[in-house]
Amino acid sequence: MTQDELKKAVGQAAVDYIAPKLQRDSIIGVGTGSTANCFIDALGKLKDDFEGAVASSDASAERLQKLGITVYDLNEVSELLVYVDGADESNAQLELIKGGGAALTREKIVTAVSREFVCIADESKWVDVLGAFPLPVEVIPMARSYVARELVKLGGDPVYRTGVVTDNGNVILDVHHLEIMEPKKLEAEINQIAGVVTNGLFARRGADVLLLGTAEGVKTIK
Ligand code: ABF
Repeated sequence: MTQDELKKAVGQAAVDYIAPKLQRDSIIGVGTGSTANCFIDALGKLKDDFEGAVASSDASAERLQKLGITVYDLNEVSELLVYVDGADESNAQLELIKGGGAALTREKIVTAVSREFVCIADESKWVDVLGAFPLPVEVIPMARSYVARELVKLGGDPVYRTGVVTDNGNVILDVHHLEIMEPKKLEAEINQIAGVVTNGLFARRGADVLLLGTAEGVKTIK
């Protein structure tokens, strides 16, 4: 199976996973990226079975609306039944690196409001130790150099993602060469640096379920 076929398979698997939980008044969280797009495309068939969605990016909101799914502002909603999104890496504890698509802050907020976080990924994202994928950190523009120096002190090698401005008007530093042995600790440490908005470690609140697309089929990991 190609990587695209694996992404389609996990997108469909996520729809099958949430279908029995949906009620007519349910609002669900929907993520960003090529794997999340496969989920959105498969979700169209269920559009009359739930109330609507909150999206973690403008791009996903538009894709949902094209299918006739109502998109809500998160401030109109007190709880999301479930959040379905991709990741850049996952370890066996379902601690994740996210943010390759620069939507990490909204993704972390939508995660926080969701009862259950269902991560969908093809097997290329499965790792023993997080950090081969450069860790994205969203930063207030005026703090960029200061935050970069602090990230060097934590053992990383931050690179400014040129030409990218987040949906929130901030910039991204991608931190290379980290071997993240204690993801929860590093997540908290980076968040303490003045000027950091969010970092792409989803460890303190990781995924509750991972639907992993493999050559042998979709594995459900809890
Ligand atoms: C989002 O999309 C991100 O947090 C992650 O960076 C990215 C994964 O994209 P793809 O599914 O295209 O690999 O879920």
